[in-house]
Order: sequence, then C-alpha cells, then structure tokens
Amino acid sequence: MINEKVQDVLNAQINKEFYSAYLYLAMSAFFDEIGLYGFSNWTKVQAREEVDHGMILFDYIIERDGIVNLTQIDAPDRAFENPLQVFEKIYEHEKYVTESINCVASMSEDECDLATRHFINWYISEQVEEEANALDVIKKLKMFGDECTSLYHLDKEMGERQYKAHSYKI
Ligand code: OFO
Repeated sequence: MINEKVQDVLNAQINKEFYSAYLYLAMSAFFDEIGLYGFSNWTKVQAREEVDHGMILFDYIIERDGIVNLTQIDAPDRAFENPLQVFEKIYEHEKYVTESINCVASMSEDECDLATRHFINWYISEQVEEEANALDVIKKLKMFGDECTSLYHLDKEMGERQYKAHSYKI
C-alpha cells in the first residue's frame, strides 16, 4: 500500500507530465506553421515521451495498490515567437519539472517510502537529460543567430529524432 501523501504528489506529477505533452504538442504545431518540420518532429517525439512519463507513474501507483486521480490538464500558452524563444521556454519548463520531481523524492524520503524513493531515481536522471537537451539546442541557436543555412541543417538533424517507448520496472 502506498503512502497517501506520496500518492498525492505522484498524482500531481501525472498531471504535470501530461501537461508537458500538451505543451510540446503546441510547440510542434507552431513549428509546422512556420515550416520547421524537423523541430516539429523533435517536439512531437518529446510529447510522446511525456505521455510515457505520465503512464509510468500511473502504472506505478496501481502496482502499489494506490488510487490514480486524474485531474484537468491546463491548455498550454501558445505565445511562441521563434525557435530560440521556444527552446528557452522548454528549458524553463524542464527546470520546473525537475524541481517537482525533487519534491517527490524528498516527500518519499520524509514518509520513509523507500520504494518510491528508488522508483523516482529514474525521473531524476531523465530530468538531467531533458534540461541538457534543451540547453544544447539553445546554445546552437544563439551561435547561429540569423544564419539560415545552419538553422536549415539543425532542422534536418532534429527531424531524425525517433520515438522510443520509455518503460520502467521497479
Ligand atoms: Fe517528463 O520530463 Fe519533460 O517535462
């Protein structure tokens, strides 16, 4: 049986992961609108990964004989301007998600729920990667400035990202 306070933060985290999927999908639509189809692919693949993140939490709560509580997902802000601004938003968002995951880790420690503390390590590592990915694109975009050829090549590279289902078994 899962600790109730831990269950609450895990349920809140499910909502944040599905919101992340919504946010990345909105970004993908924006990139399609401006003709950056590689960036659109990258953010669409990321949206699918975010759904996986939510589903892993969902399955974990069930496995621990807990109660899944799905709550309303907010509409994402669609005020996108250009690739750099979008990736800065991604970086800020992922830092927020990292903080939220850290809160799940400390709550599970406080409540002596060591299974969840162990489970959440996968998310802690995943967040290091998510922040690093966003930062990597930001650095490139800043370096390119208004240089269209480099942006064109980066768009091609972003188009190669492929979805791989994420799974986790404690
Ligand atoms: Fe689920 O990591 Fe991004 O938001």
